Amino acid sequence: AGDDDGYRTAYHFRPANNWQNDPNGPMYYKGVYHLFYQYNPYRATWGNGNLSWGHSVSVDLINWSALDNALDPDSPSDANGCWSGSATFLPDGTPVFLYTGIDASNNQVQNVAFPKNASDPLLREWVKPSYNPVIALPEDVVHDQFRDPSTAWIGRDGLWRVAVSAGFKDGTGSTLVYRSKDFRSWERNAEPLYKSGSAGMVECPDLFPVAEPGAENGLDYASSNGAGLHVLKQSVMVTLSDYYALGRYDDAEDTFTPVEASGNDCRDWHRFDYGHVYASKSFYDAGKKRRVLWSWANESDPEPDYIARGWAGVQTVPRKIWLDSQGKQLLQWPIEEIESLRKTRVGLLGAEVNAGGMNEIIGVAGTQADVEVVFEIPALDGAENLDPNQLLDPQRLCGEKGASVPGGVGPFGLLVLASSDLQEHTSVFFRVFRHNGKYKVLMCTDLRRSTKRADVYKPPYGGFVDIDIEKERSISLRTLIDHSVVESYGGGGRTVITARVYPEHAETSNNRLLMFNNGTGMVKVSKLDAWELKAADVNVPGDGIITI
Ligand code: DQQ
Repeated sequence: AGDDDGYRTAYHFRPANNWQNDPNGPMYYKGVYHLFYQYNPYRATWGNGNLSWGHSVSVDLINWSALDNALDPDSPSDANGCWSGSATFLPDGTPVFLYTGIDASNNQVQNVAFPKNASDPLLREWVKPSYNPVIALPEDVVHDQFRDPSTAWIGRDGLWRVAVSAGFKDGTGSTLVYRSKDFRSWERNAEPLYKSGSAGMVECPDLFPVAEPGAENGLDYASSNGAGLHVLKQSVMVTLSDYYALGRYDDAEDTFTPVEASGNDCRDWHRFDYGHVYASKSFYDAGKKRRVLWSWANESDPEPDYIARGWAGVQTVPRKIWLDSQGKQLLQWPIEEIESLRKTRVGLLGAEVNAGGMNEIIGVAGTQADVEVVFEIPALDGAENLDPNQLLDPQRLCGEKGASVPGGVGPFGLLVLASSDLQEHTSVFFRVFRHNGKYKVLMCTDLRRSTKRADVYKPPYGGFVDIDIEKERSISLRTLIDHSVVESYGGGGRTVITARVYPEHAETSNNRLLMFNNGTGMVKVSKLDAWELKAADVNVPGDGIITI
């Protein structure tokens, strides 16, 4: 443990060893941040039958101390696993978990757990009442498709609500709402919150209100009163991706209506991330009055390889999320606390990256880095034309128009985790197209050259950026690099792409960082800041528990 296998992250959240998947029950309590997570304490694979809730605490969401597991599969209603769930604060401020248990008959049921000692800010021990489960498997739901209770909320009628994923025996997937007076006996609402139709089983629902367009503060359920816009997020099993819609939540009927017409199939919704993340979950951080999102980024090299490394799965850097000024989509940005890890800085103002050129960013080791660059586009006339059908699949377009395919305006961006001979590199870039007399900006993270290893999943990822480039004439890119993670925020957090990468040269820790431009016109770097990042203390074995 603690050994550097070249891919071990230095500041992304992960347990010291073994397997982690979904973030569970994130919360801020008595000055302490808590993250629980799906954890197999025995090995680096998912491990049906023995999932626990790992538990870590932090005062800054960056440095973490590992505590004992909060939940282990040791009661009749979770004998075969403690699966995902969420935390809710009761009116007296006590947190409670709702989580899925795989019971002794292998049915999925919903359980509650309470802190043994709510005056302990670290919430070390959790107690499961003997009256669990609080929600039994319904007759019409498939026995292993009933899970992932959301954070509960109180309606204006004073009743609690919780959203739970359910796959019906007739083959349709849905998100059900249960109501309760006392958090103990729950009754199902006839109308589901969401029907997933052809998207099939959806998991890990998250429903939360957002403040007015452009306001960066978050909202708790308690302050929303059912007014304003809400976000519903679904994790879709068939695509292993998360999607969200902005919409109206009716707190009397407990229904959700997406604002956009394409609301029926959640695969047409927005993506938090066009890369390799799943099962995201947000929480309201009452300390800094913001909403923070966690997401799981699984390994994407073969299982025997990560079993040999002894660990699997990271969480993305916590992101602040809020509604953009036009009220059209969420913006995401790494929480400001990440900046406390910044050390060596390199800056540039007014450099130019010429057509076909590459500029190296020298002075920052590119293995643990935070790079922010603003590209200014002097001329748009060279932009390539975009066919309407190319609009449908940005990921495919990134595949056809990779970093080495010359374009008009772009591709321009960064080469990260590049080997000394540049044979291995991950490219993160933009390309501007002309479409219907307007412009469309594509953002890509292309992994096809990220490693020479043949057995790794290394696709091109891509999404469009909702930016009026004709008006703004510049676009920003922020990329966080952490050994095997490349997390990129385009256009100030409008489009985000997270990738797991496995360069063969990783052991050398010598990672070059460059800017490139493969368009026909010059792009100007109006601003560049690159920082080397310190390692955070993330569940370092033997490290002390935080004191507060
Ligand atoms: N994984 C959990 C489930 C959830 C799925 C089990 C999503 O509760 O539905 O580890 O990754």
